[in-house]
Amino acid sequence: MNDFIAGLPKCELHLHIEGTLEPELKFELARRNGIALPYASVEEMRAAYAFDDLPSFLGVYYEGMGVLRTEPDFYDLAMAYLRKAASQNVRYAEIFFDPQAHTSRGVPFDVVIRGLRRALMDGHAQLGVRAQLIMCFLRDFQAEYAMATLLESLPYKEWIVGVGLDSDEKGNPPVKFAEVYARARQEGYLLTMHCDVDQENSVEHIRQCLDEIGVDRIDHGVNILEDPELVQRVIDKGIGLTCCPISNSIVTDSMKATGIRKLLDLGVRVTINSDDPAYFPGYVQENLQALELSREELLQVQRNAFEITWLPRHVKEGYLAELE
Ligand code: ES4
Ligand code: ZN
Repeated sequence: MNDFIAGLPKCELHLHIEGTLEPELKFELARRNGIALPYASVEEMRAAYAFDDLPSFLGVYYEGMGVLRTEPDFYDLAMAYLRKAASQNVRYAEIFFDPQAHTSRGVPFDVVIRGLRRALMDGHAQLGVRAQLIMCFLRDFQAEYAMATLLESLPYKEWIVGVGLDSDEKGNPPVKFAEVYARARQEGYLLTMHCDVDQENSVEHIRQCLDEIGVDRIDHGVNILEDPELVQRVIDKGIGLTCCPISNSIVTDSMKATGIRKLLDLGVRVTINSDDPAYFPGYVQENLQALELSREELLQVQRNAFEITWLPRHVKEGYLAELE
């Protein structure tokens, strides 16, 4: 079955580029930038990844990205991911980045996006992996800062396909960003948001995404199962969910495997993705293996994935044809 998965043309729709920063590259960037790390070795660093919920993970994640300072740092980060993606037969990726995690510590927006963009161009030309960027706002910061970031992104609009919302969900509901999302829509961005598994008010957050924000898809969103009426609405609208089993198994105490399979059986456009693979061990291949799905289910997951991509119809259809 692992070979079957390896052979499938794959798609990655829920991946935080800062969450692909492996310890080896972290050490290299720290050395390059003259930054002292509080770990003596890669092993010691990995041993410190002892989080068991979302806030404890986020602490390590934001601290880790402090080594990213220059345009080549962001280029190297994204190129390393695209090499890994190519090795797993990932044909297309939609990649989240967190500009505020960098601008808030003095790294200019254009440094971040230029490095990432250059890697995406080279990755396509050299590795054959196509990719687009999704800009995430940090939900634990003020909505005004998200709006300022949205405005700052406008000169680079052609390089960004959509916007997302991530970071600590507790006390930071979707409606906090209603105005920012309305403006993002006006500017032509597509819309997604995290509704992380088993967070406080998860179902209410999913409802807000659908009713008050009008999202095009939802990241995670597995708790939708608790409300059959909402499930029916995402089926009717064809809204996709980008699920991440290994990430779920770390920030909660289960893979949500039964929930993900149930949603798939019900006809929801469920997809399987890797979230932060340097921290939740496993890229898309390992996440697809983790659920022990049948061949037919695996094919359906990949069909769903290409179907809900934010690609022009004819490009999407080329990938879908490869799956048949
Ligand atoms: C994230 Cl797992 C998760 N949840 C929320 N925000 C995030 N940013 C990166 N990974
Ligand atoms: Zn995520």
